[in-house]
Amino acid sequence: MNSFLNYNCSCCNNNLVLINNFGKMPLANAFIDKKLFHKEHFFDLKTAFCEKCKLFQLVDQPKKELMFNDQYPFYSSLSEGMKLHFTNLYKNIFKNHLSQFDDPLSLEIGCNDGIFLENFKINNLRHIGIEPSSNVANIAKNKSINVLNKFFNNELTNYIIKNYGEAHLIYAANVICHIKDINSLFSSVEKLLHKKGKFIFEDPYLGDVIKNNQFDQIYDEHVYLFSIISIENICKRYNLEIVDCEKLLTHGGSMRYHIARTGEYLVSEKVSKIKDEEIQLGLDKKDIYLKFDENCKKFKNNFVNLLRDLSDKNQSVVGYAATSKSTTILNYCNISSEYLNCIFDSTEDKQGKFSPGMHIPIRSDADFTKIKSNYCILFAYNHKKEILEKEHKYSINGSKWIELFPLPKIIND
Ligand code: DWN
Ligand code: SAH
Repeated sequence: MNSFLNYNCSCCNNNLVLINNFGKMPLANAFIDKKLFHKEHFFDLKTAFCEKCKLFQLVDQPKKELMFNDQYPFYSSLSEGMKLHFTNLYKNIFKNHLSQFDDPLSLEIGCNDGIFLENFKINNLRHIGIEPSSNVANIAKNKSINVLNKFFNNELTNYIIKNYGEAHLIYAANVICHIKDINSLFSSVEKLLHKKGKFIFEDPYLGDVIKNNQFDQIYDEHVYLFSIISIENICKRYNLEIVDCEKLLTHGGSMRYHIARTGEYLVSEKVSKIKDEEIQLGLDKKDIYLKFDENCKKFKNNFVNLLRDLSDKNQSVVGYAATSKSTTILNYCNISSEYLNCIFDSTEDKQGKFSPGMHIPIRSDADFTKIKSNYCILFAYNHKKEILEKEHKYSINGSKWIELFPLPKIIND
């Protein structure tokens, strides 16, 4: 049942239209010890669409301190592919933007373990990383990166302006979509940005999520999935504009937004081109989201049938990469260890624990090929190339990978 909600848009306060109800959900990254099962935190994972500002959002997000603290188990630098992504981006931003300034200041919101900022450190460029999760912030600090172990907010903005001055670059990857108070965020950015500064950020792209049915991008941390249309609406309020945008392949399909003060830079034709594509797709109207909800239900049905069928045939199934995204899939589809033996993952903090909610054991990726299994679900489809190259031996003996989207399917069957 889709209907208007008694909830208002976090951006423009308009009444929201309910889209998905994924049911009770644990925190996506709350990998848990057996002795703590009884204390597990759950919330209602629902999404909604704002017909006024066109923002796709969670109806409710758990408190930020519950998600980002001293035990945040996502370490950006565990992916070689992403390290390369950020080094290339650094070179590009330096050449095309920062090199025009004397002694530019760059600020990264949500720098995690320093995967992007280490390029600034190596090249002796002034930089500040803002990172509330102290375990990952400490890794960045140990690389001699300048990190403030705080949430980005208005108070911190005043502190930065006072102590460092305005920023020529404000950058964020996979972070802006995590911050509920989007108005406060944009107002802080507007305050901090140098007259000719750029605010560049990238996040999973709503257009890709809808087209490929990647509903697993919806979890506690991702309070928004953005489009050019919704970002443009927010920018207008702060006298900012999107001057360029780039579609990216990272995280299963992302968009990078280049934002500046209105009138300071030429606007690339790409912006209106992609906005037109969004209107063609229907991202500005609720109907496509209601269709998306039907597709999520179809996914659930197909996934459960596939796993039931494999279990009936006594085939063993494991998973690869205990991603945040996998928490939504497993809990929504109610997949327990009856159907999925374990998930292999390279993060030491997750190994030996159990997946949030469904309590699938997490094992070290070093054991992956030591333990015989017939099928493996590739949860980190965004790292497909890196993982399939690393684990090329898996299919040699006839074991098969299962891909998830748009609908679950066995590869090479
Ligand atoms: O937005 C976010 C993105 C940037 O990262 C955060 N909210 C949380 C996180 O999302 P995720 O967990 O879905 O990210 P990934 O990068 O799809 O998955 C990372 C997981 O995959 C880690 O647990 C490590 C694991 N992994 C692995 O086991 N072997 C990853 C690679 C590349 C590998 O080779
Ligand atoms: N930028 C990295 C990490 C993304 S994960 C990458 O793309 O790989 C999201 C990160 O944002 C986490 O490290 C989390 O601690 C941080 N974060 C969450 N809310 C934040 C906020 N309000 N201010 C700054 N960082 C935040």
